[in-house]
Amino acid sequence: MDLFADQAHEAMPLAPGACWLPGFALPNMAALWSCLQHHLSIYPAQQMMTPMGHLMSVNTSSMGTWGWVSGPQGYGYSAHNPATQQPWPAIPAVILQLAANAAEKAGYLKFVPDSCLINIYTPGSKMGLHQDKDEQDFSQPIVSVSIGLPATFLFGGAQRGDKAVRIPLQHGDVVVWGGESRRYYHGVAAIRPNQHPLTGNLRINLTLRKAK
Ligand code: MD3
Ligand code: FE
Repeated sequence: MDLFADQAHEAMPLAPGACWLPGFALPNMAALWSCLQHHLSIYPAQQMMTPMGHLMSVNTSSMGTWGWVSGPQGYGYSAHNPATQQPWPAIPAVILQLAANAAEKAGYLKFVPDSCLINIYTPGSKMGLHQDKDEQDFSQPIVSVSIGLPATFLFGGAQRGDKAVRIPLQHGDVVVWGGESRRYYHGVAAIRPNQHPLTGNLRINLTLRKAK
């Protein structure tokens, strides 16, 4: 019997500057989920259009000074929700603290994100290989928190053609992406239909970034 199966274990280096913290957010999951349900009732997830005119299979909402948006003008950050022209709400303290603690554990001190992208996946939703390059300062890490259904995360290298490794991300896992890995290609394989006790048929990923 594995007495530690449901607990956080050690930090796992994935690439230069990237650190997987399995189960790191498990103690915060109930608080996170109640924050998110409240947030999504007021700022419903939207299906953004890529600049190429395709609907994304992942739905999104945002918190923080800068929300990530996509449309015919391109990808980028906006202080306003395109659906309502209203500013996004502040990132709740529980999320800011979790992000700072995870970043610190990975060696990045005083991480203060100004953007929290909420990606909502239903079975079949996926995200193709891409780089995150809409942010100003690439010396700042990105912290991601996985909630609900598991996902196979595809993690490549600095070139699109570099071989991607598959990382099984579970509910409560946190990954900190900094240093060289900050520019690496990454994506998410199609979510498999399943049920999670907290989120039902959803996978939610929080992506915390310093955008500006
Ligand atoms: C690796 N989201 O929104 S977050 C995205 O699970 C995005 O929803 C994924 O990629 C998701 O752009 C993954 C993890 C992530 C974020 C930024 C990275 C991984 C990264 C930057 C460099 C390398
Ligand atoms: Fe990304």
